[in-house]
Amino acid sequence: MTFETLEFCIENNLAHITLNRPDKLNSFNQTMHLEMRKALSAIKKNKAVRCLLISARGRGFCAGQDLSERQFSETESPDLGATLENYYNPMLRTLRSFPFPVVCAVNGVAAGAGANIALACDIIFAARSASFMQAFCKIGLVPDCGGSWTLTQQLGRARAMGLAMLGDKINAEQAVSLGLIYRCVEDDKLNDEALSTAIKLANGPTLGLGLIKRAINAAPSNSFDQQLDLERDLQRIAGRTDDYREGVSAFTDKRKPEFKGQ
Ligand code: T3D
Repeated sequence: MTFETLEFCIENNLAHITLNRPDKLNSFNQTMHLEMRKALSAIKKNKAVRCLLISARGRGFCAGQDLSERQFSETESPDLGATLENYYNPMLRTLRSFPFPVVCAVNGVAAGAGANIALACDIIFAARSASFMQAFCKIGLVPDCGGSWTLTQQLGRARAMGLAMLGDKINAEQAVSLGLIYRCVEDDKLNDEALSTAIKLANGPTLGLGLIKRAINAAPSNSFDQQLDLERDLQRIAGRTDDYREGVSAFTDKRKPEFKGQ
């Protein structure tokens, strides 16, 4: 599959999407929306995929919506709700519901939708020089792509309000200490670190990892009791996978497990 605004490949159970409009800081124009939809749909259909890695070319990760595509007339404004409904929301729902890990490598500034797409991934690495910015308030908009949810869940109301209303940039180290991302790595190590983690996950116990994702994603809306019940149900499923058998047998034999994702 060849695209204009993305690089896309699936190799050895790992799908890799690279945002590729570096001159515009990988902001989402209409072509990129359509190509992202196609790439995610190809991943959904390919049952061999066991991990997705999202990275970006150039000095930025993604500056959100391409603002040059937003035209106004005297009497009419664009329907931004329609863009969310048709493009961003399906993208975010797909990333959250993939039954395998989604790894993200944030190489530079991640602003607006670009920040919140990154923050919706499961394992987020950022280069030391990367930054995150809820740029929406600077142009009179509201955090989208799940940002108002993610920030509130992960930071609490006070810090969510501050970042959303002031649009301050936070750097990668701050993002780690706030609990927004997993790890900050040196700029020249980012791609290797993210890729080796994605390869490790693509060779991991995929069904179990998918169940971990379900449990952790469900936790914020569950009571402790409901979460105990969910863990019981998910563990029942995990306990019936071949990978669990392999994990226990490798432990007993004192060897490295060979997970098949089954
Ligand atoms: O519209 C809808 O459908 C609703 C959905 C909305 C989702 C959203 O994401 S809304 C938020 C949109 N994004 C922004 O408001 C961020 C705009 N960009 C910036 O504030 C700054 O570019 C950054 C802080 C991200 C980076 O600043 P800096 O100084 O490092 O770079 P720069 O010089 O501003 O940008 C470099 C180039 O990228 C420049 O192009 P040029 O002049 O060299 O030809 C700039 O215009 C372009 N660029 C950056 N962001 C965007 C963009 N072009 C179009 N759209 C952008 N969002």
